[in-house]
Amino acid sequence: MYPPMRKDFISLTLTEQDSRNYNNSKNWRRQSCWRKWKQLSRLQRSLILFLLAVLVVCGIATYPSLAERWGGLASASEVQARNVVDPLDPRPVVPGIIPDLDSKMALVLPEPSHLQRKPFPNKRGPPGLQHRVQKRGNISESEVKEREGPALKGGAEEEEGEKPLVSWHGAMIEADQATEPQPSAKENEAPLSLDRGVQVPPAPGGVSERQEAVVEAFRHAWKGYKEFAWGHDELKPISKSYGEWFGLGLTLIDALDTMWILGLKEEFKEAKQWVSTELSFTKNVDVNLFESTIRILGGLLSTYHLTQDSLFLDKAKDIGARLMPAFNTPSKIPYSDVNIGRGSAHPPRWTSDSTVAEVTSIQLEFRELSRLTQDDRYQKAVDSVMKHVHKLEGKHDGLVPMFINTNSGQFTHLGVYTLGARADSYYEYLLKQWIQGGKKETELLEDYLQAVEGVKKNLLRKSEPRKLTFVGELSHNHFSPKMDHLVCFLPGTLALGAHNGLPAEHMELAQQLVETCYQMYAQIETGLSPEIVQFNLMPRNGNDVEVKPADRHNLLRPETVESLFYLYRFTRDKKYQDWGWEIFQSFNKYTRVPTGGFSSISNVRNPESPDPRDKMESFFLGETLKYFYLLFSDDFDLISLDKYVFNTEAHPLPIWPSS
Ligand code: DMJ
Repeated sequence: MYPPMRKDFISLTLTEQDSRNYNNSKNWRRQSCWRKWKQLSRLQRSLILFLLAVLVVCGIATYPSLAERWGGLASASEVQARNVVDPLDPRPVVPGIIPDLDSKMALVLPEPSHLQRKPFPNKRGPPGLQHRVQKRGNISESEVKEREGPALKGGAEEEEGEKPLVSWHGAMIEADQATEPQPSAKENEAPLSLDRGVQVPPAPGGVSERQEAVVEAFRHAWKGYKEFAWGHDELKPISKSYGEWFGLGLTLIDALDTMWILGLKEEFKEAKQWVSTELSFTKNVDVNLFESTIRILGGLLSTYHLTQDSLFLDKAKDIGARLMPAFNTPSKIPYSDVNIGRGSAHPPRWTSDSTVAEVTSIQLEFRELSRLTQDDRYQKAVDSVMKHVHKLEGKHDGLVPMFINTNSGQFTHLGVYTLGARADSYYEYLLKQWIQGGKKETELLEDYLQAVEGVKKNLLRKSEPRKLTFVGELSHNHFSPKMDHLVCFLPGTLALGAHNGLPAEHMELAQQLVETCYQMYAQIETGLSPEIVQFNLMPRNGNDVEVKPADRHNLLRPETVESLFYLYRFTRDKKYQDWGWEIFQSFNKYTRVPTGGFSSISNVRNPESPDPRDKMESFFLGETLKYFYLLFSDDFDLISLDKYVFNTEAHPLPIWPSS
């Protein structure tokens, strides 16, 4: 039986008679006013009209802001005419106006005329790249790691201290209550010298044609960013606008060391100028600890090392100190979110858990910050997380669950083990911290070696019919042949370990896995990998790789290119460069937006209509193009892997000199 229907509303129904009465009463009021006006003498009417005219004239003369407003309109149209996005003119933030559920932030509406100014040019390459913003139906699990908080974020580009900001979980935050005053931009400004620090190419034998193609692609991406998103977090290349996540110029910071490595001095100089004069962390905004550590702190530290310019170290110190409140938890396992202006931190609204990969993949950056500043509180905070996780129960043959509670310090949601989203970079940072610290921290090595054994025992299988070795997932003892593209960091990490003296069989496994990752591109119609694949285990089926409809997107991710780079460096087998070149061409063909920038796409299986999503992630410049450039280089000293260790956002940090 159905429960009786609740009536939570009042029904308002007008009968024909009611409606006639209602209309009649309006007419009656209008008629009675007119009658009264007619009853006045001519003199009385003239007097009233005269007084009204005087009032209108006085009102206009004494209302200066009206004139200003007209002036403002004029300058806005001048701005349009000059084809410039005014960064000081915050546009209305209208969450959900454009149906882009993938966005990490509320969408910032472009000036309508900005869109009209340049009509979309004729399509180039695959059809569909200039199409409307794709509506998203499903968000895959891999993306949830990166998106579940940010998906609710509001724009953060309001002027500091004046307007309330919207946290990336959607909470309104009061006016700025910054904890530390920033030195003025002028005080911070360093001379724009570009001739210090690590000098990059010309390499022996010069720069290859493929490297030049990468430089060209970078310039194309930068052109879009510069024209439509300068100083903002991410370019939206189709709508020729931008999106904000933290409101800290994420793409610009992520791209700094890439520009240095690619030898793009002019672009670097402009970006440095922005860092010097515009970048301020005195901002009342919630940021994700992990994302801001790997992209901002990592990017600034790496750029400091390459350039030896203290501007970047000063900025790194500033953001590093502002992120520290995240560690003020009962267990010392950090919260996911920090307000860098207020110095407060909190977990996501719906849980007190943090993601295991996030709390264990901030160590390279904070340890390096301690070394540079001689202030050990950063290293102590992140080392204690690793020590805690080292001892923790709940691992399965060295494999970690995906969540950890910030109150109890215990793993939660036990029983699911993956090398993909939420766990991936835990394994990467075990090895890389061990390398960074001069291979002395044996607990890190033990955990890494045990985890590799755990992968081999529990997660490795071969697909049919081509017998591709892949890494699946374990869910409560049930094996799933699902592999995130994110897992493709693993061949590179395994190869790096083998290069540093770990078992040679790690290198063999790396070679098998990187071939699988390449096939995740090669077997797909556009030559681009989907976000997640399902491997076929049945001998009768024809394809190794299958894709669920919800997983057909490509976000311009770097992991396969990253692994190809490591494998090429260590084996010098040219096939890795050739595979990378195929992938690079597919990116150019299906994700390049003619007016500038590259866009993630929704359907890698449809070359006729790949459906651009109107977003260029900052890691495309920070990681993907950087790894392409390094892969195509035959200068093995260019960011030598015996001197540098790359953080998980591709920012090279020095391996510490042995003491
Ligand atoms: C990057 O931000 C980092 O590589 C992170 O570890 C995983 N996700 C993206 C790239 O795919």
